[in-house]
Amino acid sequence: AAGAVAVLGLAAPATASTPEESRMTQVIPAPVSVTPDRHGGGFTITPGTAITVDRAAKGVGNFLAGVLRPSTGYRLPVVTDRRRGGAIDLSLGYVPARLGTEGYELTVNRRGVSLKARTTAGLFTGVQTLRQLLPAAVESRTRQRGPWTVPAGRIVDHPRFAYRGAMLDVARHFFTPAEVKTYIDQIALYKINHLHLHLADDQGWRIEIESWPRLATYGGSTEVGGGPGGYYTKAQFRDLVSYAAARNITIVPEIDLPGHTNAALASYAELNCDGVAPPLYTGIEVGFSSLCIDKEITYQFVQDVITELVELTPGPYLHLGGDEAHSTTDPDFVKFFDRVFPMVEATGKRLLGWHEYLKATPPLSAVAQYWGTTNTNDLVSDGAARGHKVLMSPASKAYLDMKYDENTPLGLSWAGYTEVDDAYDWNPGTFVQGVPESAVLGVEAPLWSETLENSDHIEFMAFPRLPAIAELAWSPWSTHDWQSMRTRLAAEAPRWEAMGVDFHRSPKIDW
Ligand code: TNX
Repeated sequence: AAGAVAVLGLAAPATASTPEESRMTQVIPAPVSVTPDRHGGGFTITPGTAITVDRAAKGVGNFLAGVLRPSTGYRLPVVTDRRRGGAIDLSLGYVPARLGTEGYELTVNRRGVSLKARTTAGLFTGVQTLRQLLPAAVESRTRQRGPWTVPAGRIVDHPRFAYRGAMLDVARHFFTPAEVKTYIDQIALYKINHLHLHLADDQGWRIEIESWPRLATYGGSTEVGGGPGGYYTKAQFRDLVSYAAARNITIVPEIDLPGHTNAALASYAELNCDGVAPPLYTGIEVGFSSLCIDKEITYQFVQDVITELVELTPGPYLHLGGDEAHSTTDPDFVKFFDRVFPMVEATGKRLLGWHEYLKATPPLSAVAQYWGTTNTNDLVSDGAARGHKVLMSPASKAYLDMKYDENTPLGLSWAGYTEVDDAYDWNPGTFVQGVPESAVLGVEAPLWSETLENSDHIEFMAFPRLPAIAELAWSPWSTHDWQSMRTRLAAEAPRWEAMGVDFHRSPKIDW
């Protein structure tokens, strides 16, 4: 913990610190500023503690109560009456403008906890910090022994990047709504605010489209390995969107075009140039499928899908893939997107796509998601020079589906092995030459699911790397320090155990 304190620019304590004091410096992602108050005494949550809130913050208050009640066994009423003493107070009071919409100020003394932010999003991120200031057992869903003491001091915090993302590939293997919600719960703790769902690929179409019903009922009927697959009904998808929104997470839906489309081509023969539907695909090759660029029905299909997807999506982004279109010629790729980009523009949604889609001419508001492994990429640096924002997901650093080492039972290795220190060891603001920090919208950690079948598999690949990527996306570069990070990750282990997260015990960390 002494290391963490030094990294945060504070004097290292002269004597060994108490567990409460060290928790103050163990937060992931590292906050902008942490000021422990070694003489102030912490706040202990008791059976009489209330959560007091501004009316607009009731939702965040209820979220916090939902975390604390099962483990403490306390009532923890969420009330707007501030006359009660001994409280955790969430207020939308005045805080400096530089904290932005997601920043917060957290002050803890003997009398209580005060969390202030400009928006409920800021209160939500502050609540995630507060969770980490409590003993790990607070995350348990059954009653545990206290005391539930929050260390005294003050944290002032705001994010480095606006977009902090995780991606889940629900196409190669289908994950149920319950499994997706479990992942949402886990990533929210690290202040991730976007979940990109890869909803369609060669192996499966996972979202109900009423005007093309066979996409889901047939195209979604299997998955890699030949299992039963599945898809989200519109009602289930809307429920996921609102579950995520209650956790400060925007769902970013992706339909990958014009390649990665075998599930659609198998569902509707008329989408194929030769009018013959290929069989469903359950392998893990990429690059063999393409929509038929010269058929008019292709554009009717894309228009219908976009219309229905936009209708399901309150968030600002629509992701149209564009990667690995090895069976589409470059002129066809450009021709295709020349017709499709205006369809998205007409909806008012902001386009996202894998960086190859810069081969075509998306509007300048379009974001390019960089998934390469190199530090130079002309498409991306030229795009940034023209004014495109870039979302950083370099495969050799941010791909959570890469094996940790040669013995990892799950995952792939085409971008190399990626241990947690590799995942942490890069700067999104300088990684690609010619893409300055000002051109970086944020960072996203994709999890492709060719080899992953259930929540245990997701957790094993995402933890501990996802928190490492989340820190790159949230924390100021001045806090970046592997020695501090490995101490803090080690301290998260009991929390993951309490949450039931099946994490990888990386040999890089002294657990
Ligand atoms: C490349 S990255 C892909 C995916 C695979 C992934 C496996 C990208 C945009 N395309 O189709 O699932 O590698 O790591």
